[in-house]
Amino acid sequence: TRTVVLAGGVGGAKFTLGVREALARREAPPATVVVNTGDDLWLSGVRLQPDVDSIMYALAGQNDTVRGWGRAGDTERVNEELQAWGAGWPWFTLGDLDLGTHLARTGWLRDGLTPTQVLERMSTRWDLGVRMLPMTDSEVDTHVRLADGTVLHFQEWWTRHRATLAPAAFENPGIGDAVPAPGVAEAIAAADVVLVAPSNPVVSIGPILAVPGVRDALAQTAAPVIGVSGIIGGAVVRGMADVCLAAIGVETAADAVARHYGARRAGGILDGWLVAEEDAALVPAIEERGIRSRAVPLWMTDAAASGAIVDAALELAGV
Ligand code: GDP
Ligand code: FO1
Ligand code: CA
Repeated sequence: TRTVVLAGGVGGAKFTLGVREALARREAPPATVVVNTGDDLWLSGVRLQPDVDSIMYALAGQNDTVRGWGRAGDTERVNEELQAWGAGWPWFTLGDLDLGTHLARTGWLRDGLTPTQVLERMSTRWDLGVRMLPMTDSEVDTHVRLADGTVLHFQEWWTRHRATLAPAAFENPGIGDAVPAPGVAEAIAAADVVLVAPSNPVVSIGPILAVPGVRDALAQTAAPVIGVSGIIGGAVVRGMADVCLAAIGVETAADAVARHYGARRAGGILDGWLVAEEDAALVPAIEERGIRSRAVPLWMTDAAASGAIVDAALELAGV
C-alpha cells in the first residue's frame, strides 16, 4: 500500500505516528509525508520549519508532548541571551536543542542545499519510518491580513496574539510561482492511497493545496483520497482552526470542512471523509455530496488510536 499523507504540525504528527504504526503492521512500505511549510519563518538569522520539525521530532520520539512544540527536555539559555540582546521576538522561544536543528538547517541551506535535500539529510539521524517531503522548496510563508489592511506573519498572529485579531485573509506570497518539491507529484501519482491528515484545513492543508500542481496531481491520481476530520462535535480539538475557518466562511463542523475540500468527482479533492463518532449524524449529508463517509473514534490519544483511524481510512479507501 503506497501511501501519501498531506500533513501540518501537531495534528499531522499524531496522525503520522498512526500511519507508521498501521503500515508497519501490514508490512507495507513507508509512507511519504508531504508537510506544510507555510508556518516557516526566518528569525535571528535561522530558518524555522515548525510543522516539519513537529513531525520529525514526534516520529523520532524527541518532541515535547506537553507544550506541543519543540524538543522534550529543552532548555532556553540561548533564548535568554537573544532576548537580552533584543534579538528575535520576545513572545517566541527558541529552545537550545531546537536551535541546533535550525542552525544545521540554515547552514545547509547556505551551502546551497534545497529544503528537500536538507530534510532528506535530517531524516537520516533518527529512524523516522516515513519519507518526509516539504510541500515546496520555495519560501511561501503564511501571512495574515487583518480587516484594516495590517499584515502579520502567521507566527506573530498566532504566538503573540493567540489568534485574537480577526483575520480577513491568509496569504502565501509567491505561492503562485511555486512548484511542488521534487517527489511530491510523483508520489501522489504512484500512490495506492492519499490520506489528508486531520490538520488545520486553512493554514496547514490549505498551503499544500495552493502549491500549483498539487491539486492537479490529486485530481489525476488513480489512488483514492481520504480525509480525516480535525473537527469533532463542532469544535477544534486544539489550536485555532475555528478562527481560520471563520475567516474563509466555513463553519467549524466536520461536514462543512468536507464541503470545503469538495468531492473529487466534482472538482474537489476527496473520495472519502472520516468523521468522529460524535458526528455520525452528518454522514448521510456528506455522502449525498459524493463523498463516502464513516463515523469512527477520532481521538488521537496515542499511536495505537491513530493507527486505528488509519485502518478505518484505508478500509474506506478499499485498499
Ligand atoms: P499545527 O500545525 O500544529 O496547528 O497542527 P495541524 O494543522 O497538523 O493540526 C491541527 C488540527 O489537528 C487542529 O485543528 C485539531 O483540531 C486537530 N487535532 C488535534 N488533535 C486531534 C485529535 O486527537 N483528533 C482529531 N480528529 N483531530 C485532532
Ligand atoms: N508556539 C508558541 O506558542 N510559542 C512559542 O514560543 C513557540 C516557539 C516555537 C519554536 C519552534 C517551533 O518549531 C515552533 C514553535 N511554536 C511556538 C509553535 C508554532 O508557533 C505553532 O504552534 C505552529 O507553527 C502551528 O502549527
Ligand atoms: Ca502548522
